[in-house]
Amino acid sequence: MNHNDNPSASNPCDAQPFPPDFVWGSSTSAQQIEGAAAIDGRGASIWDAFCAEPGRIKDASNVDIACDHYHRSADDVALMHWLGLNAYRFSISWSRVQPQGRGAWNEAGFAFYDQLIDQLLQAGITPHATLYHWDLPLALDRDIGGWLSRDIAEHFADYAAEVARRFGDRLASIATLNEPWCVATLGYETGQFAPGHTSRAEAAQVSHHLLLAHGRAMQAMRAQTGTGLGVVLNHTPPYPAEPTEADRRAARLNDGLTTRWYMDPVFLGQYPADVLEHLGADAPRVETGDLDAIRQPLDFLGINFYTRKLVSTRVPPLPAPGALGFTDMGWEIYPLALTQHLLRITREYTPPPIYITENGMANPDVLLADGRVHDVGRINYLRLHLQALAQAIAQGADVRGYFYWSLLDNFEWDSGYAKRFGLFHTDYATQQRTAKDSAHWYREFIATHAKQRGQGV
Ligand code: IFM
Repeated sequence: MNHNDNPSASNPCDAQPFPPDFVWGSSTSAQQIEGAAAIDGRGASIWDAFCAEPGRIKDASNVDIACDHYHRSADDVALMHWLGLNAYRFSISWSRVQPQGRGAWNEAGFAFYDQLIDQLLQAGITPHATLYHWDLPLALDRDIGGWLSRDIAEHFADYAAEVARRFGDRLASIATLNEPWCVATLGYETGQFAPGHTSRAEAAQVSHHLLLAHGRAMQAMRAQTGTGLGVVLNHTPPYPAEPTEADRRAARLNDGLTTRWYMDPVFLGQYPADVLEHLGADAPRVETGDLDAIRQPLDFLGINFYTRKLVSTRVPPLPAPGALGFTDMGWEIYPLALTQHLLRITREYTPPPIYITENGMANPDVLLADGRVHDVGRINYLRLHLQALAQAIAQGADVRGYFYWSLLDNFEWDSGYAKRFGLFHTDYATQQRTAKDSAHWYREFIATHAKQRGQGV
């Protein structure tokens, strides 16, 4: 299809290339939707504190209420059911179930997730949980230095084991971490995310502790539950802006810092040599046995894909061409990178089954007087990325599922509520959810796939 075509409301052929048992889902995270920040014994997280620091969040908002999902989970599961999702990916707030990040469990917090899992299962939607989607218990940050402390790996493993013990038999999957690159680099090097530090050496050490925590958690959970364990990494494949040696080298280093820094230890048991050399004295302290602990067998790999990175060594750098446009985050729409990247990962790492655990776009959506949100741009984005995904599968990538980010408009971290990624529009004053045109499109797409599956296509 011509990438510039305007999407029509439906195209039944689109669903055909996907395997019959393909997982169709949508993703959220606790801190971005739950609200109920100080209810039923939840402990504070670093994002609660970060929001209270003037200037950190662009619209000066906070996460006290967010989408109030904590009180509306039954209604939100009904939205998922209406969409026809067969899977939902959510995250567990560590400080809701263990307010101090170590020590006593909070039964009321566990009760919320217990109920959510039951609601999902009753609606025929398989639950996929993530243990860490950036909301570190504030007590751990204040008392031991958060991810800067090596001890955190053991605390995280205890938390992981407890979740697996309680819920492992009802969860389709448990991911240890979501996007550790963001946690380390945006949280400790650029200061854009909580806890807002600005040290490259700290970020490198934190990335190692995150990976170690992943490995220890995998080991601890294996003792509780046999399958469905993995990790979710964000990949933004870099492309040299021009065919020069300088741009190629810069792109390769960018790939090392973002993709290989996490993939290599997890799958190959080593850090990439070029990145270690680049970091020099800022490289992390790694103890004997750490890399063995990190390299655990995985049941799945979650990849979050949104865009590519155009790497230019010119000053000022060449801008991305954006032939297919840019999202409201300013991210270039470049679905070809999804196909190419999945094939490259398949070639270089022989990974376990892959799930696209996040993919989606922020769009300047407007709820019109007729109650509709005509988000044509998002339909186009979805269609192009599903086509790119189908091409990767056809060429040999073992991708088993796709989760649109996000189910609802929600708290977009340092952008506050200004950026809307949802299939459902959220009116934050009333908490009214409205299905956008893209929700109708995705619903029809999933239904078409189910129909074809029924016919044995
Ligand atoms: O909202 C985030 C999500 O929490 C992690 N992945 C990227 C999304 C969009 O920025």
